[in-house]
Order: sequence, then C-alpha cells, then structure tokens
Amino acid sequence: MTHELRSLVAARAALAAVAVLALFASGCAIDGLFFTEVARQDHVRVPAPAPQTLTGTVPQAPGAAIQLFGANGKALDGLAATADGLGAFAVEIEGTRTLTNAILQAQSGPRQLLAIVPSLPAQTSVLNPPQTYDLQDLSPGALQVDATTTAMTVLVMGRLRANGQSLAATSPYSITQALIALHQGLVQQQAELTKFAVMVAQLTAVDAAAGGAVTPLRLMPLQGASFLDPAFLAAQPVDYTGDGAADTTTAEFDAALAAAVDKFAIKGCFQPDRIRVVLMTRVVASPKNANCETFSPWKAADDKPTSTVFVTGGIHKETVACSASRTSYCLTQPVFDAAHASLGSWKPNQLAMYDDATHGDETANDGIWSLAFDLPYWDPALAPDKSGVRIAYKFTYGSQGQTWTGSEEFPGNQRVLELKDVNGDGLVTRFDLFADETTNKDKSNDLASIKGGCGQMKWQADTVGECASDTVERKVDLDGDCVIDGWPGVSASPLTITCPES
Ligand SMILES: [Ca+2]
Ligand SMILES: [Ca+2]
Ligand SMILES: [Ca+2]
Ligand SMILES: [Ca+2]
Repeated sequence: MTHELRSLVAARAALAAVAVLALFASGCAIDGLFFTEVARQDHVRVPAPAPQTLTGTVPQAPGAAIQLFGANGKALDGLAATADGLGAFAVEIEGTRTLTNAILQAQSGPRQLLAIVPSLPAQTSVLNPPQTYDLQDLSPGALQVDATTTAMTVLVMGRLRANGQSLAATSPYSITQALIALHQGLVQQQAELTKFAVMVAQLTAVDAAAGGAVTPLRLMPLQGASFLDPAFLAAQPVDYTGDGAADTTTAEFDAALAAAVDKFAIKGCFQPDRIRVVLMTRVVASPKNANCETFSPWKAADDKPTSTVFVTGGIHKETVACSASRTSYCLTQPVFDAAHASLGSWKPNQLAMYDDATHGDETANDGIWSLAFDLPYWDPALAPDKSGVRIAYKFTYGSQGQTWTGSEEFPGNQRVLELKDVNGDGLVTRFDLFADETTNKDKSNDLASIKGGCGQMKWQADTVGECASDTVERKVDLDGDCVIDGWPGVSASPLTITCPES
C-alpha cells in the first residue's frame, strides 16, 4: 500500500467515524434494519426519511413552551418542545415535512417571544441522516429568539397586512430578504423601527411568573384589530410607551407599528418588467382639493345622472425610448405602442371604469371607480437618469363613445404619473378626485404655493427648488377631511413570478 493510498483509507475511516458520531450525537433513533436494507440495496421496505431537528435558544424564557405555527397562524400539530433551564430548545420535525413561513413562539406565562422561520426543507431522500438546523441559520437576525426577533416578526406581519398580502401567499425568499432589511434597519437604529422595537421589548419583559397566561401579541389579528391583545393590557398593566404610566390601550402601539412598517418593504418576486397599475377616481358633489378648498367637479363636465366614469390616456412622450445609446430602462417602439393602446390612445369615453368590485375596484358602489392596467415597468431609481415609465391620462364623465365636450374633468391639461412602486406591494395605485386640479395635473396646477405648488408638475427626478412633485403613487385622503389617511384600497394582485431560491 502506497503512502497516498494509506492516507486516503485513513481519511475515509475518519470521515465514517465522524458521520456515525454525528448520527448518535443527534440523539435520534435509527432503525438498525434500515441500514441493513440499504446495505443490501433492497428497497422493498422504504423507511420514512430521518427526522429533522430545529434548534435555538430563548435565553429570556428558560423552560418556555415552544410551538411552531404555520403561515396561516394555526399551531402545527406535534411541532412543540420545552426549552431547558438555559432556554435551549430542540423541536423534532418529521423528515417529510417542509416549513414555509412558519412562526416559532416561546411562551412562559404571559411572556411571549417570536421568530419567523422562512423555510426549512423536507428531507430529499430516505438515505439522508437526521438533519439539525439552527434557527440562526434559517432566520436572518435570529441569533436567539428575543425581543428583537419578536418585533421583526410583528413588523413583517404588519407590513404584509398593510399591503393586503398574506404570509401564506408570500415567498420565503421575500420574507428572508425583508428580515435582512429589517435587521439592518434595527442595527442602524432607524428611528421608527427602533421606537416600535423598544415597545415590543417592554411587552416581552413582562414577568413570566406574573399571573395569567394571556400573551401580548396576536399572530393573525382580524383586519382592523390590533396585533397587541387588549386582554393582555387589561390583565397585565405594562408601560410599553416608556412614559412611566401603565398603558391601557393599543393606540400607541398601533401608531408606532404603522409608522415602522412604512420604513421597509417586502419585495415579492414580482415580474421584473411589468406592473399592474390601478387608476381610481371619485365623482362627488362638493369635494375638497389638496388645498383643502371645496371645488366644483362640473367646470367642464356635465352633471348628468346617466353619465358614468371613463378614463383614457397614453404613454407620456417623456418616457425614454430605446436607442443605440440606451438599450435598457427604456421602451422599444412595439412596447410603447402596445402600452399606449392599452391606456386608450387618448380616445375619450371608451375605457369604462368600474365601481362593482371588479377590474381592480375594491368595493362595489362606494363611489370610487377603478380600472387596472398591466404596463411595462422598471424601478426609476435604477435608471441612469432616475426616470421611469411615464403615463398621462384623464378621467371623463359621460356616456360610451361621447366626445370630450361636456365630459372631461378639465380641458387642455392631463394627469401625469410615473410608474414607481413606492410601498413595495407590486402595484402602482393612484387615486385622485374627479376634476381636482391640485394633484397630478401637469399644467395650470392649482396647488397652493404654500404647499409647494408651482403651477406645473415636475417629475420627481426633475423637481427643482421648492416645487412639489406629485407624480408617483401615494397615500391619499380617503374620507375628505383634508388629512391623508392611507393607501387607496384595490382588489388587484401583483404580477408575480416564481421566486428564485435564496
Ligand atoms: Ca405609558
Ligand atoms: Ca368602488
Ligand atoms: Ca405600490
Ligand atoms: Ca382623511
């Protein structure tokens, strides 16, 4: 035997020993018959794949009950364990089972700590030895389950709810990316994220031995309900705001969460070059514009009871066209033409809008008319001149096929919109009151100078001096009290693709 061969044999023996040690060290029972069968290459009896183990630590809650929940918020049967005296835990998971956007909860009395497990793959082969995954390798920022991972979990859930997305319908890749961004934001002490994380830290610091087992955080509150359980505050006075007085309502928690979820995005795996756009308007008798002044919607359009709402427009001429020197972040002529046609090619009263909860419309008969379009897209921030796909459009109030006369919201000018997904929900949404000349109207814009109005609308990248730009999607005043409330509701879902594996 040559020296080389002897070394090789020794190395293989050592490797085998390590493998066997690893099997025993994992503490999982392996059926001796399984090895015999495999050794004989006899596959008559196919054993179940070896189990997997999820390990981690929750130092703040030694002895805690550990439970895994699915992406639907329901407890996963059998996926539970008890942490030891130092907070270490190991949850055994059947080898056939895949975890996707699962939530791990550690509970000790009223003390509750959370973390997200974006993905834990099932065993790919019955021949695989038992696998052990540590939470910190699966969940960015989860070196241990603590107040920070708890805050990150609620922030992810809050962001999804604000987007109208569900955890179950979001890719683990997207959740992983969001956790990375969130953790970075917290490390950098981003103000809104930190404020919310401090509140969660107060709530999770509640004495585990205190009476009651009502935990502070709800995994899947009903729409409109708080992620903070009021029953917890009632049973367990906590000063989560840090002003020295116990807090009895969820109001400040909810406000801090709403502010914090605006500071990061959950980027789904959206189509890279197309986006769904929902245009919305409302025809009301005495609307208030962005100056908070009442205006008439009937300056150019006739107030006819038989009329309905239409929209028309096209690609704005200031969208960059592809050329020899610009081959990306631009529109080719065929793409330009198709998108222009889908926006109505500036023919009035042809493209009907809907107030029946279809075509992107969220609520039937609420007076908000909507129409969804699928248009070419790139993120303007990535373009060399920071410009995106730019569209122009106008609403009309008339009858099918009517001319502009007596139906348009204002003559001579148009609304402008640069396609940019500001809130990261994979949609571009834009709501403007019919005939409001203070928002995204391009010329003769009536926005008051005190609000940054300069008479005309500049694209965001071209904004100079103190001129306000109102050319991208944004939150709006939904109830006409001149205070901006939130994102307009739509029933459209984003254009998605299968996510790349992380
Ligand atoms: Ca307080
Ligand atoms: Ca509606
Ligand atoms: Ca959006
Ligand atoms: Ca309002």
